[in-house]
Amino acid sequence: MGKLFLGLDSSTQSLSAVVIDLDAGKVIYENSVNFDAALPQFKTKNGVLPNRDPLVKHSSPLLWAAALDLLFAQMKKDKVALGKILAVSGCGQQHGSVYLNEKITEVLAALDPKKSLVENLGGVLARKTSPIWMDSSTTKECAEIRKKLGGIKFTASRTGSDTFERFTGPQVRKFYKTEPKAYEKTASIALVSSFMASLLAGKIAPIDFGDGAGMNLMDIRRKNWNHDALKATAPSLVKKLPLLAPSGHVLGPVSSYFVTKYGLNPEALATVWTGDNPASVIGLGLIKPGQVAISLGTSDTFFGTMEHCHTDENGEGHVFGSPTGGYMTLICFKNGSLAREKIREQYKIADWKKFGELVASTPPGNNDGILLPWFEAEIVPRSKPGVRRFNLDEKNVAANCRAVFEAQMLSMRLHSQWMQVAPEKILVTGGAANDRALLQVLADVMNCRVQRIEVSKGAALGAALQAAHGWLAAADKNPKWEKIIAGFTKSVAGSEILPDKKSAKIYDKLVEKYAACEGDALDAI
Ligand code: XUL
Repeated sequence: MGKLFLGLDSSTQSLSAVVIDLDAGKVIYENSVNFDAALPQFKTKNGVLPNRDPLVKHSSPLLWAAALDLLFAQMKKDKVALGKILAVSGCGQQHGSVYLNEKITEVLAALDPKKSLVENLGGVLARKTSPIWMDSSTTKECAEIRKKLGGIKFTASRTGSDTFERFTGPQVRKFYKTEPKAYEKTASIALVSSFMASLLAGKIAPIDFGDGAGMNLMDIRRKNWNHDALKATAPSLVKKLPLLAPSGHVLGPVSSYFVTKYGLNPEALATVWTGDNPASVIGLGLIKPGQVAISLGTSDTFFGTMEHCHTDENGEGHVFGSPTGGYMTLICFKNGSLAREKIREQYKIADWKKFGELVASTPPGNNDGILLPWFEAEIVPRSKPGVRRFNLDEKNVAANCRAVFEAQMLSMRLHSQWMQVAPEKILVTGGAANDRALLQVLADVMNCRVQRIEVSKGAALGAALQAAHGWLAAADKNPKWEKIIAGFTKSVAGSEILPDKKSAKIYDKLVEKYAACEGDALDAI
């Protein structure tokens, strides 16, 4: 057995674990705890607590802690060699925040293995629930902070992004405005990633440069807290935020809670976590500047790596710190598989295979039929919920299947232009990447080769690789990312798809029409 590392991914709907054997270049174990199914007492649906306001999306930090206990218990039961793991790292859904009172430091330092994590954390929450990335209830706070920071362009160039409803700063401001007493009692604000890292380390963990950039609070170039942003957000914020640090940075040995209860090695290292997207960048093997990937998941994300920080003047895309040291870009489209599933449900299409067949049965460009599939308030372009059809018959099932995916890809093409990258190839991952008809649409719209990359649990794998990097760096072994990721991230053989020149020309025209439809729809809101 070679050197073992554990990566965890605390995502919206589940907590996942991946254990790697670094020397063998292999994943040796993976498992997931689905929040709704395994922990029904928290009453979440798809990981989100019910709320009367459709714009408010919160979850429970205690649910995430309970899932951590459950996942470790399962690993123990499955006889994972927990005593041999050298370091643990992780990643979390981005932007979500946890509000803790002054008892947290003491409680973390003395986590009692005779109790559950939930019992240990009983008295430490200054706010019972955590706003998560799906929340879009802070439009007012976004405008207030943006104004104080000098508008979209300046906000983006200082913090890496314009203010966004889901970003932590606007969420903190809303909390301060609506619950000032609870805000005052908050001694420490964590992200999902740093909260989970704190449990593992038994002390308050720093926030890394990847997840920190998703807050509208970090100076994207200097990688420290931006005092103007802090001031524009809420009072005394600097006292409530932890340090910033590179992801994978070693925090010390893991908390004895996990040693006594689950058999982790007392010398195993706990490291700084990151966001799920930065971790996926490593999990997909994007370590060189200019590499681009698209993840077709709950939300669709378009991301790539870049050496120097270059922010989006229009404020639609984000720049985060990359776990490999430079920067990464990200654009997040909320209506990803969410919208594809709604169309599938509406037209009662049996499965994704059938959905792909229907797409393939229609012509590229869909005879100019366009669908704007904003079932939920969209992030890019920023819009209220609303589904609109242009030159598209709602009764035409096949045309509507093509229309939803074409619109998503056209939107990606349109809104990623600021990145100024001309990749040789786009790597694609996520559920919808299994369908060749959809990948052909993607290749044609982007006029670029695409290749499927199959990494199950890419974010958790990235986290495990990050743990390996952190451990090797702490042992002065001068780790190289190329060597660490070798063997773990392979494109699927035979999955490369070339763009069809004729279709690509059709999309060169259609993207203009799509942009005009978007403009009309946004004007009408
Ligand atoms: C990124 C974003 C989502 C979440 C999903 O900005 O909001 O991709 O990270 O977990």
